[in-house]
Amino acid sequence: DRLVVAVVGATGAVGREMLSVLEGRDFPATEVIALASARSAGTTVPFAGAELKVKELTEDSFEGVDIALFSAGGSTSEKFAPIAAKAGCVVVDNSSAWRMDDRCPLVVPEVNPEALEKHNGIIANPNCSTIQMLVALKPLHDTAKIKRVVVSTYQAVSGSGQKAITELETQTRQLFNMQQPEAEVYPYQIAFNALPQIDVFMDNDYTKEEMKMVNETVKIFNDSSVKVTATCVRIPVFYGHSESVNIETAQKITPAEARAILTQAPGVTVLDNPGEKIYPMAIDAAGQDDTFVGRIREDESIENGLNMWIVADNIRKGAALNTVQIAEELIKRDLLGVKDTTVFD
Ligand code: A2P
Ligand code: 11C
Repeated sequence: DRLVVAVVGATGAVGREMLSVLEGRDFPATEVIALASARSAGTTVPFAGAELKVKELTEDSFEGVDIALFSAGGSTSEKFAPIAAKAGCVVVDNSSAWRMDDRCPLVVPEVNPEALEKHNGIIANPNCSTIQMLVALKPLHDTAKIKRVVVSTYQAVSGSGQKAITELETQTRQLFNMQQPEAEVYPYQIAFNALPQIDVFMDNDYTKEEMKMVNETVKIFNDSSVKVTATCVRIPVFYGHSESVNIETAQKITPAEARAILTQAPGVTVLDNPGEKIYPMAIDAAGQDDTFVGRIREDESIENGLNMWIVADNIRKGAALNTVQIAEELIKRDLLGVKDTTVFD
């Protein structure tokens, strides 16, 4: 059977990883099309041992395309995802443009795959920090009902794209050469620093990244009783977001029970042995598919509480892999095609 897949933003940090994940998982595509801006049309990106020629994204790009994986920024998704859906192409969008839109399911395949059943042609991939947190928290929520989450993140620069990866490299080199570091992507120096700002500030003095964690959790869990409060911090790590997560649950759950539940959970690897200094670290999660959980211990300041440390590769599970897993779930559930192409008119 014919199955044509387009990657929109194929030259970017996430787009390249999407191609690598499609290849690595033997995704059943009969053709893969690489799309990006006019700037990179005609260049190539590696795929399946060869080079794919990059084409310019235009309004005609989606004719005959079955699935489009988007990671080219919010404004590109806002404009082109409805055009793709109109052409009958199912979009899985990694930007924040459609996440909170009621017409669009927001999906983590290990958590709420059933939300795909009612899709209208545009499916949203959650924010990276939200995905890894919920992969780990879902099985605990199912068992003990989470009432409140307090999370602080330690996020890698790759979350801001290729330019930010280069900025951390360049600043590190500049500092070792006694030069003044130049900041362009971030408001301040990121090398040897920690920035308590990810994305822009909102009216309530939280950042947009922090509010994504709050709002996306409620939508994905389909449970407005879960309260989340977040502090998001950028640190000078290239790949892998780390999170300190505190949960308060309705029912008691011991650290040993949590470890046992998470050991069985899909997409989770428990790395938790303090005596052997075993816990998840960003450098080990980088390049891996699973979400790693460790430092599971009782919050002794409340009746029913746990603390844990959750780490995942933000470009893989946080973006490219989760997007491809959604596409795989669509195929498995026979949900390709767009039933009503007027939903986004
Ligand atoms: P290009 O390389 O042509 O600029 P990153 O998140 O790593 O910065 O990558 C962003 C991706 O989104 C790149 O592939 C980039 O392509 C693509 N992109 C950005 N703006 C547009 C646009 N207006 N149309 C199509 N692709 C875009
Ligand atoms: C970061 N979480 O690490 C961001 C990147 O909403 O898709 C992804 C932004 C988004 O900077």
